[in-house]
Amino acid sequence: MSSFNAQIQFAYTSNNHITWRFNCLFLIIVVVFYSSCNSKDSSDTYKGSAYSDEVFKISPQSIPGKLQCEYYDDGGEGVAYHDIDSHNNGSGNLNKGADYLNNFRKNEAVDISFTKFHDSIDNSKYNFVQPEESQLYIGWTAPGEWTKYTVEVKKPGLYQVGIMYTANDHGQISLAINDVDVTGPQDILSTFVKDDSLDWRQWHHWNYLENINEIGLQKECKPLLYIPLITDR
Ligand SMILES: [Ca+2]
Ligand SMILES: [Ca+2]
Repeated sequence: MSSFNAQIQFAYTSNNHITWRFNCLFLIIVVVFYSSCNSKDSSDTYKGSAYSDEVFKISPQSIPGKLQCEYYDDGGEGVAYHDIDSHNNGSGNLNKGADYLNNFRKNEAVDISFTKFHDSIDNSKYNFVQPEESQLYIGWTAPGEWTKYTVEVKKPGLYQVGIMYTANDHGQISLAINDVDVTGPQDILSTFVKDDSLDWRQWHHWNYLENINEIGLQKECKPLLYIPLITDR
């Protein structure tokens, strides 16, 4: 069985809505069909590396499988991620407890929170899909921000990408491989619910889109393939 590593990149857009808030919990990446490697060419200039810590040890994340958004690569600003401000709005700020969840990557600029089931924050009746409790996610996204992920691709092939997210308005993301957009803008449907009178909870209505698009991972077989997963711009 062949396998190789890849970097996937997320970036975000407001789709011209400055207040678009998109929270990324995870992607489900499933194979549509496997194929054989048809190239051994791959440039490796990427300086980031797969994230791991004392709790998260299954690194790198693998495809097919679930890609957790908060486990973006180590490497820092401009390498593994770009964020519009230098602080973490979630970990260590909104979330002030002493445990792992409240302090997760708190010294990095990517803004991270976790699903909370008290006071009907992330388990309200307005969810489209119920998330699990205490799941870390990336929030406070802004146009131009991105995160990269080194993943292990178990086999080259065509993969379907699903996403667990919230979005208080319609927006778009796109997928790219080796910094080349391969899908164009893909709609992320709003999870706004007018019956919910709490403004802040409009970005806590979780939804799952089963297939935002497909990505082919068959062209590069050498380790450290670079695969951005980005938004429109
Ligand atoms: Ca930030
Ligand atoms: Ca941010």
